[in-house]
Amino acid sequence: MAEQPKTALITGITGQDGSYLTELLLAKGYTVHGVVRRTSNLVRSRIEHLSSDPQIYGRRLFLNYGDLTDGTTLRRIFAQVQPGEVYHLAGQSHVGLSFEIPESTSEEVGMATLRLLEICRDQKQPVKFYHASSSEIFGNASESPQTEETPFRPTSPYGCAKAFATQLAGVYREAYGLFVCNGILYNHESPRRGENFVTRKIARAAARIARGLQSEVILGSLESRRDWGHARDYVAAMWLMMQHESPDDYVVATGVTHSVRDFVATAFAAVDLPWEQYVKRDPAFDRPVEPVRLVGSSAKVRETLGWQPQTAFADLVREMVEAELAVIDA
Ligand code: NDP
Ligand code: GDR
Repeated sequence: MAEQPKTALITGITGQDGSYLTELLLAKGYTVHGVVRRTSNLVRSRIEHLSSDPQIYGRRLFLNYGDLTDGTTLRRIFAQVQPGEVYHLAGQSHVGLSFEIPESTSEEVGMATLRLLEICRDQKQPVKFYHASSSEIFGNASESPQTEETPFRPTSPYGCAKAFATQLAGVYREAYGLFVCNGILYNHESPRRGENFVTRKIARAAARIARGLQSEVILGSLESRRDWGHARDYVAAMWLMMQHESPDDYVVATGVTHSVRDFVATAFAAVDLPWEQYVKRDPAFDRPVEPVRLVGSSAKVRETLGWQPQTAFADLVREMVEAELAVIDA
């Protein structure tokens, strides 16, 4: 007998990771449901190529209105969709902004995860749950590189909320025997990255300056270091976690750090421009506290699930700059 197609529910389907994960799951034959919130703008640019395709939308891809803060609607979506796998990716994802809007960030990142775990607990059919945890839980990390055993020492409201949600996910796995995974993902980027994250801001500026559309770019700390990978590679790790025989937590990282300055230099080199002439620094973009030494050890996900990153740093930067140039030149 043919295997039943799997049904996945994705919160945050319109985001960077949601869009790549949707492509991956559709390619694997899944029926995919996404939760989308009501906004004044109907354009959902990252999934437009899928939601405007009549061969896909309404057949294997469905969008359901909902909001992380609206528990009754989320519960109804679960009842209608009956997902076998839930990928919880939604929430306010900007660390710097979480200092400006700590309460809504904590509500969306922390409490909403609790809300979804409670709904999972009440499902009659078995449901697997992926929680999008973050390297920000380690914050002022006590060791480097960080592993699944490294203590949580977050340095931002966002990091605190992710730490809360990560620990809750572990409690629900232990207490109720639910299939719950925490993907502790380090920074992952792509041409679909939000425009106010540093990598996209730099890639966009390099392309626009090269085409004479912008004269400079103003950044915060150039010395900050991050462990940057490609989003397409990282959504594959999410899926692998959910296929393993038992649920667990995994650090997903490249194990290599670069500074914001390295990113700038590589992006401007891709358009043959001397970055020093165009990059200005403004402490207004600095955060009250920055995490330190964030670099992940992905030994467990490599050994247990066979995952490894496919995209080198220089290739990621080049892809992002070329995508910006392509948009301008189209
Ligand atoms: P994005 O910011 O690109 O996407 C966030 C998504 O959440 C969007 O679809 C957004 O919808 C949705 N969303 C936000 N608030 C609500 C709400 N109240 N109700 C319903 N939906 C909401 O994030 P990424 O794709 O980059 O990241 C995915 C997840 O992984 C996030 O939880 C992030 O914190 C986490 N993470 C990301 C990392 C990274 O490097 N990218 C690393 C580690 C963790 P809308 O389109 O309407 O705004
Ligand atoms: P991060 O990503 O905080 O690591 O969170 P972001 O790209 O915002 O910052 C990375 C580093 O660059 C420095 N920086 C700037 N950052 C922004 N946004 N804008 C600037 O102009 C700028 N100049 C310098 C920052 O200070 C920081 O040190 C991302 C998000 O995707 C989170 O959701 C996720 O959990 C973590 O990665 C892992």
